[in-house]
Amino acid sequence: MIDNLEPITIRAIELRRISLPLVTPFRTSFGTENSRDILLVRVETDSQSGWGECVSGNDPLYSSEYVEGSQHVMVHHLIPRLFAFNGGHMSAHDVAHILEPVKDHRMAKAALEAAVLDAQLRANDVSIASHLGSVNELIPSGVSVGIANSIDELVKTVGGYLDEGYARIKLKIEPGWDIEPVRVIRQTFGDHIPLQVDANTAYTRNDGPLLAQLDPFNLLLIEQPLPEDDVTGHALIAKQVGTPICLDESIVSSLAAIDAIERGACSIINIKAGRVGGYLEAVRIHDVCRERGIPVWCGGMLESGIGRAHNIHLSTLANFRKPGDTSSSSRYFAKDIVNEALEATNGRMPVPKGPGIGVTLDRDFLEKVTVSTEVFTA
Ligand code: NPQ
Ligand code: MG
Repeated sequence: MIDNLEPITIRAIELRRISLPLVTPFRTSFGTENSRDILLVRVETDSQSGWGECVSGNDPLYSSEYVEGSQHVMVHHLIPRLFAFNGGHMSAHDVAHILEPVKDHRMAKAALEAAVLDAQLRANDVSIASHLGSVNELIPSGVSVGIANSIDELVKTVGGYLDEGYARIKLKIEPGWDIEPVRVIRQTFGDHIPLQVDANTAYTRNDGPLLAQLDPFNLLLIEQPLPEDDVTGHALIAKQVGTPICLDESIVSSLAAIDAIERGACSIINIKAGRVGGYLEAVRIHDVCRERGIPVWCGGMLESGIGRAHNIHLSTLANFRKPGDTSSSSRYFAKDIVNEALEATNGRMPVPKGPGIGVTLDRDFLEKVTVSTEVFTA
């Protein structure tokens, strides 16, 4: 992807915290979420506003980042660097480089880059999908299903999502909630439904034989069974298990992706722009995976319409060859902050048309769910 865009000048950056209740609690191996406390970024130029969404959670349970920390590092380290660069005059393609001296804090960096890219593409009247090199108009939409209170409840929930037409089902697993739920879902809904599992790091290197008990169920993949830093452990597990191993938490950069692939730790990769420090790094991972024959899919972090629209645009690239976690907004929220409906039909999600992310904010509802706002200027 070449940077053929007119740069923009950032006049102001707004950080807005919103609180959106989830329609149903979402339980993973690391915890239960009842609502999303989301940090939105608005980058203002003379003519446009661009929006980004920081995907860090309330607590540092999925990764070390959490929303208060993300906001702190933006305020004290990242935003000052953006304003100090060339009078705030830049391309989105400069952002990662400008922020590179600050280590990690990838979700914070990604949100800023996303907002700059949205502002710049709105100013250039180009959609993010077409700027990135989109090849698809509709993206297959999968759904992530939390750990349930009972097998009966899980069957009802999965049945509902299948009725809605989702292109694949992902079950969250943890020790004690793995073989049996998968067995019952296969028995109830048949061998043909696309099914996969996500452990969010809940297993150990000794669990190869246990995870191999999932082999008869013909799953698409097992996502992130071991801790983030145990790439070699994943390679050991991959040798003992027939189901493809997919990495999520471990893939924090394109370098980490190359390393994991070369070490045989995974044969599929989940891409989240937030986890890897930005869109453009996400595209780089997409590209290194394509060059190595590794399919990718787009993960989800329970985003509002801003982050969800960003994910949809990213998912239009050619090597996104598996359904992602970009479900309908209504799977998570009773009402979203964007005017355009981000809803899948027949398991396909339309790409919002128009410049940038192609969605507009429902200003009244946005104000209603806003918890705090702060604005920074050069
Ligand atoms: C995953 N997402 O793929 C993540 C995990 C996840 C849709 O399964 C707040 C912040 C809540 C981060 C819930 C899905 C979260 C979160 C789930 C991440 O591993
Ligand atoms: Mg995951």
